[in-house]
Order: sequence, then structure tokens, then C-alpha cells
Amino acid sequence: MPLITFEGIDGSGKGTQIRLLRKRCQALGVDSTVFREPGGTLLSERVRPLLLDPALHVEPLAELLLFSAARSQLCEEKIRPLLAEGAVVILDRFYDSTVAYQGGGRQIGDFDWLSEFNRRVTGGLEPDRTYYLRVTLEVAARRRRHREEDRLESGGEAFFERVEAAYERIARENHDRVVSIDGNGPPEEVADAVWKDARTLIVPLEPGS
Ligand code: Z5A
Repeated sequence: MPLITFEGIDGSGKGTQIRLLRKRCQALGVDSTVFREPGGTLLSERVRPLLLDPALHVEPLAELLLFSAARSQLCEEKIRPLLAEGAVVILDRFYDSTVAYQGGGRQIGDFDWLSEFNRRVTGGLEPDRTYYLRVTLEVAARRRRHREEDRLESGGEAFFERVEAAYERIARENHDRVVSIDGNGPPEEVADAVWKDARTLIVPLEPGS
């Protein structure tokens, strides 16, 4: 069963689309397990507030290493065992976020270096499909308006523009894996576009199995 990841700038609607995809999988009798990054294990959930707390100063390299530590733990402790059991695993962010935010946003290392680094962190684990929810920066900012900013969201407009440009490059250079979806429309419309592709990856269970 597949490893599916969702990517996009904050407020692109990943969480919403993951909930809708899970529902559609359930309607086919297929259970799925969802993890958000950073998070998903005891250790990774403890790292999460260190990364998101706006009151903390975190050096760019320390930031890269903390996201990667959380990911390495999640891959080994949860994702690999679940995939070995045949589960569908859905991730709210994976290593593309590191390329987009730490590579693009923070400008740490080039794409090739980061890709090799990410391979070491994940032990070569790759998603079968990545849905990149493409929304305008204005739409994303409007959707985030009603909640408090985390540390990365306070990066400013230029930071988000670099993150967006990095996502566009990731999509361009990985078109076998990454499907770009227009995320600006209503949730069900976006979910239909995701499902059109995702249903080809989800194998329905035989009754009684
Ligand atoms: N980060 C990193 O730098 N490097 C890494 O390697 C990793 C992460 C893994 C994690 O934040 C931060 O870590 C993130 C990147 C960085 N920060 N930044 N900046 P997080 O986990 O707290 O949050 P997030 O991943 O950025 O997601 P989010 O902001 O919670 O947004 P979302 O999941 O994409 O969207 P949503 O929650 O589904 O929707 C947001 C709102 O919009 C909500 O009110 C919805 O009801 C509404 N919505 C959603 N879809 C629609 C549509 N289609 N129409 C209208 N309204 C909608």
C-alpha cells in the first residue's frame, strides 16, 4: 500500500484534504494512518514545540537538524513498520518541506546537497505520490489569519516567496511523483482532484478480508 504525502505552504489546505482523503479511503473499506511532521512519535512530538515556538531563536542549521531528527525517528519507528504491514500511510509534510523551507526559505545548502542529506535521514524512503497543493500566497495568508503565527510563519513575505519558488521547482523536477493540485477552490472540489489520482493507488479490500 502506498506512502502518500501532502505538501504546500502553510494554509494551503493539507490538513483539510488529508481528512477528506481518509474519508474516501474509508468508504472503500481501506484504513489509513496519518502523521504530521514534525511529530508522530514521542520524540518527534517533543521536538515539535522547539521548532515552532516563536519565542525561541533557532539557528538555521540547528533547525534543519531538528526537523531531520524528528523525521528519522518517525520513519524508523512508525512509517517503515506500517508500510511493511501493508498499511496506507499519509503524511502531512515530508522531506520536500525541508527542501522548500530550509533549502528555499532559509537558503541552507543547494538542492542536490539537501536531497542527498534527506536520503540519509529517511534511509531512502520515498513517497509513492506527493500532492502539492498550489495556492496563491494571498489565499494562504487569508486562511491563516485567524490563528497565531508559529516561528516559521513569522519569516515574512520574501521567505514565503522563496518557499513557493522551491516547491515549484520540486514539482517540476519530480513530475513522476509529485502531482500539483490547484488548492484555491472549495475543499470538495480540491478533494475531487486529489481523489482522481489517489484512487488509482488505493486497492480496495476484498469483503471479509
Ligand atoms: N517545516 C519546515 O520548515 N521544514 C520541515 O521539514 C517540515 C516543516 C516538516 C509546521 O507547521 C511548520 O514547519 C510549517 C513548515 C515547517 N510552518 N511554516 N511556516 P504546522 O504543522 O503547524 O502547520 P502547516 O503544516 O504549515 O499547516 P497549516 O498551516 O495548519 O495549514 P494546512 O494544513 O495546509 O491547512 P488547513 O489546516 O487544512 O487549512 C487552514 C484553514 O483554511 C482552515 O481554517 C481550513 O478550514 C481552511 N481551508 C482549507 N482548505 C480550504 C479551501 N479549499 N477553501 C477554503 N478554506 C479552506
